[in-house]
Formats: sequence, structure tokens, C-alpha cells
Amino acid sequence: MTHSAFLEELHTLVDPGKVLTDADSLEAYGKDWTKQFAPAPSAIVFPKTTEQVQAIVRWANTHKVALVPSGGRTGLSAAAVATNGEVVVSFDYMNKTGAVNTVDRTVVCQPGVITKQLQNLAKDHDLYYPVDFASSGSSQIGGNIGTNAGGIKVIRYGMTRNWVAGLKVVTGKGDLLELNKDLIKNATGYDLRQLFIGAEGTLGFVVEATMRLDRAPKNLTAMVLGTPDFDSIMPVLHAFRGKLDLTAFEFFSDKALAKVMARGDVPPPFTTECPFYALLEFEATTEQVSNEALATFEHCVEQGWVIDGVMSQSEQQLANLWKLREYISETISHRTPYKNDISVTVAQVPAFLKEIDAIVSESYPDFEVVWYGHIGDGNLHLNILKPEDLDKEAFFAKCVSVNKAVFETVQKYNGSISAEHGVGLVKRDYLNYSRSEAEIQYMKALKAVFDPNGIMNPGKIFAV
Ligand code: 2HG
Ligand code: ZN
Repeated sequence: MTHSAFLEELHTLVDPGKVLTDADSLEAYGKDWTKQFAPAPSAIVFPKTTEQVQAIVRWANTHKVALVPSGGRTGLSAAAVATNGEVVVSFDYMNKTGAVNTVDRTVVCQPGVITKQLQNLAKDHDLYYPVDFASSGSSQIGGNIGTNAGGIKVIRYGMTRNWVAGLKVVTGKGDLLELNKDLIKNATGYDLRQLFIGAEGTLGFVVEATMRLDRAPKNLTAMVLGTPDFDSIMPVLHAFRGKLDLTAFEFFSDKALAKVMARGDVPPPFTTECPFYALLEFEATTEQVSNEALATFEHCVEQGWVIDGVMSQSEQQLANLWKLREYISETISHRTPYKNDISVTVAQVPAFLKEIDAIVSESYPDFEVVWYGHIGDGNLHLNILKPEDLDKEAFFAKCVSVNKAVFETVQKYNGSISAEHGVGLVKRDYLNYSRSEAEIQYMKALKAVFDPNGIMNPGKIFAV
């Protein structure tokens, strides 16, 4: 069969008009938020039902056509990028939620449900979907599950993995599996659900997910604290954690703040300039809790760990303080940043960051380096900004040449080369810094079980 005959057959598997091959669609659906790879899919297909997904996977097996899953395309590791004539399977039309089950505190979602849609639905029932990040307005649940997305509330609520009660998946063989059936307790052998979370679509596609919800947090309150140096941030975390149940503990550098300030649409936290800032959040359930927070702030000032600070007094102020942190990534994106998303255990953060910072300062004396991240859970985002006058290829080549030193340090600390953005194409050549050769062989063997013809997102996580 010729290539166009394959595609004609694909049209018959889905609703009319749900296969696109025009240049604009190929460009738009063939990529995520990464900028290193040129998209080159051969078609985009939009299934509406599980049966259609199964039909597409079976068709792909018959003709040995590679499939790439596509959600909100907000990924930062090129796991949803199609560079090689693949067929992109978009879940845009599988975007329904079921009724909220208020007893089990769960809701059934199709993979194309937008994260914000789930958060709003939970809110309508006085419940809470706690996995949150800047791209929640366009990222999809299927993609969140594919990368085991983290974000800004991990210190309290954990990763996406913690919120998946059950999964229906179509494996690379086209079989439909119902995994865990939403149970809390289920001691019946291997939990295959967990394998599909974070698998980046390399084992199969999620066609339905039952997501857990939590009680709604009460009176969320944020503080932004300016510190005199990086070394003061961890004692601040320790001091606050000893007194309060934190829902977030983030940090950003003065350079990151300056970028957000330059937008002109976010009020500054305070006028004192500090090299680093911590943003923490807690539930101010009683006045006593707020007083405890203020007393801890004063203690931190006395210790010399904090120079200035502010506490939100309204939902508007809470939202404005969060913008200081959440707007960073989007604000610097036009500078084509080279991103690192690395993690170590919390106790090792100070020593680790110092070593990485030394490598970066030595290797990129002329580049702007922007630090921020979820420091309360050990996850640091290191963004190197492209100088305006340097072309993209030369810039990325220079950054890649520093990877070895950075990732050897990650390895030395038993850290992760990708804390929350996934491996995709961007980090796959560095997987060995976080996973042993034996572990990678077991991962490949698992892929072969679920996807014997290697049609599911080939080349992502590891090379084929
Ligand atoms: C964040 O925490 C996102 O803002 C994006 O994970 C991180 O842009 C980045 O490097
Ligand atoms: Zn992040």
C-alpha cells in the first residue's frame, strides 16, 4: 500500500473531517513548547471514542506507522513532537468529564480534559484538584499523566501520580486495559496503572482517567520573602515548615523577578531589592496560624535570613504574588531559553546548587542565567537565555556542551536529570545519568511487551 492509501484508510476509522494534513495543522500539532526540533508529522488524527483510538492503534500496527500522542502541547521535553512522518493522535475531541463522585471524591476524565477544566469542576463541588502549574489553562489531563506532571503544590500534594485512581488505556497492541478500577486498596499484584503514568505515551494511550479530588483549601495565603543570599533560603524553609503545613515553597532570583517586572503588568512585592526571593503558601485557617506565620517571618529577619517580606491579605494579592513566580517561564520564552529541570533530595539542595552554579558561571560567563523553581521539593529550573545576536543552533550547541558537567553533578548527588518535564527527545541521551544501564534494559523490555511493533511514540525516553 502506498503512503496515501494508508492515510485514506485512516480517514475511515474516525469521524468525517477528523484527519488533517494541511501544512498549518502539521506544524501546529506536530510540536510542543520546545523549540529544538522541527515538526514533520504526516497527518493529525482526532479520535472521539475509545473504539476509534483502538482502531487507530491497530491500523498503525498493521502498517507499522508510528503514532505520537498530543494533548495541550505545553510539554518542555519534546515528548509530543513528531519529527519523522509520524501520525499525531490528538485528544482534543475527547474532552468530557463525568459526574463528580462526592463520596469517593473522584471524577472520570477523558484525556483531552484541560487541567483548569478539572480544577474548576472540582471547585464547583467545593473540592480541589491540587496539581497546578502555569500551563494549567491549556495542558490536558492525558499529557499530565504521560509526564507525571508536578508543578507548584508538590510539597503538599505530590505529583499527578498521587491523583490517578484508575486508568483505561489502549496498549501499543490495541488492547483495552482497565487499571485499578478506582480502588484505594487493591493488593492484587503489579499495579500497571503506575507504569503508564510518566510513560510519555511509549506503552499506550490513556483513554480515560479517574482523577481523585481533595477538600478545598481554606484561606490560602502567600508570603514573598527577600533573602540576602541563596544560603538563607533553606533555613527559611526549615523554619516555616517547623511551624506550618506549607502548600508551596518556591524560589526565584532577582534576574527572574526583573524579567517579570519588565512586563509592567505585575505589582512588585516590595521595594527592597534582594538577590533571591522565596514564595511560600499556607492555609490561614485561624488567626493563630497567621500570627504563627508572622512570628516565623520575624524570627527569620532576626536571624538575618530575610531582608523584607509581604503577606497576602486578599485573594487578589495572593494571585498577584503568585504571578511573580508563575509568569517567569512564559516571560522569558521569547529568549529561546535552554532549560534544565533538575532535582535532588531537599537536604542536598544547597551544596548541589552551589556546584551547578559554579559550572554555569564558568561555562556561560556571557549568557544570562535565570534560576527559579520548586525548591521546597528539591526541583530547580535553570534557564540559560539566548543572546539576541547568537543564532539558535550555535546557542544550543554551546549549552549542550555543558550538559556533561551538569549531569555528572546530578549523578553524583543521585539526582534527576528531569524532575517534572519528562525525558522526550530533549533529555533522552542523558537518561543514563539518572537510570542505570540495567534499569534502562528493563524499561526497554517493558516497552516491548506493551508495544511489540514499536509504534508508540518511538524515540522518546530512549532511542530506537
Ligand atoms: C515552572 O515551574 C515550569 O514554571 C516551567 O515547570 C519551568 O520554564 C521552565 O523551565
Ligand atoms: Zn516547574
